[in-house]
Amino acid sequence: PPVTEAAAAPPIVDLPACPENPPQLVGPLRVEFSDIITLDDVRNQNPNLQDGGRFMPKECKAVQKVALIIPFRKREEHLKYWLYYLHPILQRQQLDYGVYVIEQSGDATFNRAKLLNVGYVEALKEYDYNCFVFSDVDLIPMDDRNIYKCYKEPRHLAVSMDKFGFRLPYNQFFGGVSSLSKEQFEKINGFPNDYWGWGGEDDDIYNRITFRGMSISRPDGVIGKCRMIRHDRDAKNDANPQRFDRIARTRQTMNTDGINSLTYQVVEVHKDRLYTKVLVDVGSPN
Ligand code: UDH
Ligand code: NGS
Repeated sequence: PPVTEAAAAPPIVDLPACPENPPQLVGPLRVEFSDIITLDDVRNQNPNLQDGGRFMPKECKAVQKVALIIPFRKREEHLKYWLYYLHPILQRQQLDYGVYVIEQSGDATFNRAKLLNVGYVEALKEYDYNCFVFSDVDLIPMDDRNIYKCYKEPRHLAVSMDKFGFRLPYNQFFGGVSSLSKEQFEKINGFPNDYWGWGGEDDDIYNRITFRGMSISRPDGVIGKCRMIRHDRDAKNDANPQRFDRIARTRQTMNTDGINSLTYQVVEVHKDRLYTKVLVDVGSPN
């Protein structure tokens, strides 16, 4: 008899769902920034990655599809350590994930939150992600039980940073590393596009979340420990003098400033084995 289409198709293997507690987790991790490593070392140590910094567990069906979004400009050294530490952790966490480095082109004032919005849109063009983890390039978790996925409420993941003596600097702090599901992100109209320079954009995001009736979830202070790579203030990222006025007006501005008003130009998309880099023109403050 003729071979039917169904018979010719590859067998459908129904993998079991990945467990709530991934079995390969080890708990507390040693994190130091003195090791001499190269990107080729990182590539060799992570043979199971697909181009663009993509991974999917082989043994089970991941519960979430996670896009990791990193705002970036001129931090190659930090990116190397981030990839070195995070790829093995994310694989042990059995996530179906992709790493997106969103690089601001040109020399205008840096705009972290707008870059994160761009990452959200660009990642969704590639894959049906349902969870977004937004991470500064200089923050490394010290415990792999801090799972980089989404939760019932928007999650703050960098709760216990070395530079703050492993404590929260203030209760509403939502900086460093956070995660929102696609639904949570849409509910707050994404992030503000109008915070140029350092500070306040994370507080605006916190406001958006609470104004939409959600709350912040966090891991405990032990699992949430992380290290920041020490650095000087970057050029073109001075403290934004408008930040206090802006965070006082989130309730009004969040409806019109966000994912519904985002404009930008992609300059270039580059695929490395360890990440997808999107070079983007986000404009400049007016
Ligand atoms: N970022 C870049 N390039 C820049 C600026 C920022 O990649 O030029 C990204 C990077 O992912 C960084 C994040 O944006 O982790 C947040 O910016 P930041 O690291 O400047 O913010 P942070 O609060 O430091 O970590 C503020 C300046 C600290 C000066 C301390 C002097 N001892
Ligand atoms: C607050 C900033 C936040 C910032 C946090 C920690 O004061 O954006 O400090 O900053 N809010 C305002 O300025 C309104 S840190 O010590 O990490 O540089 O994330």
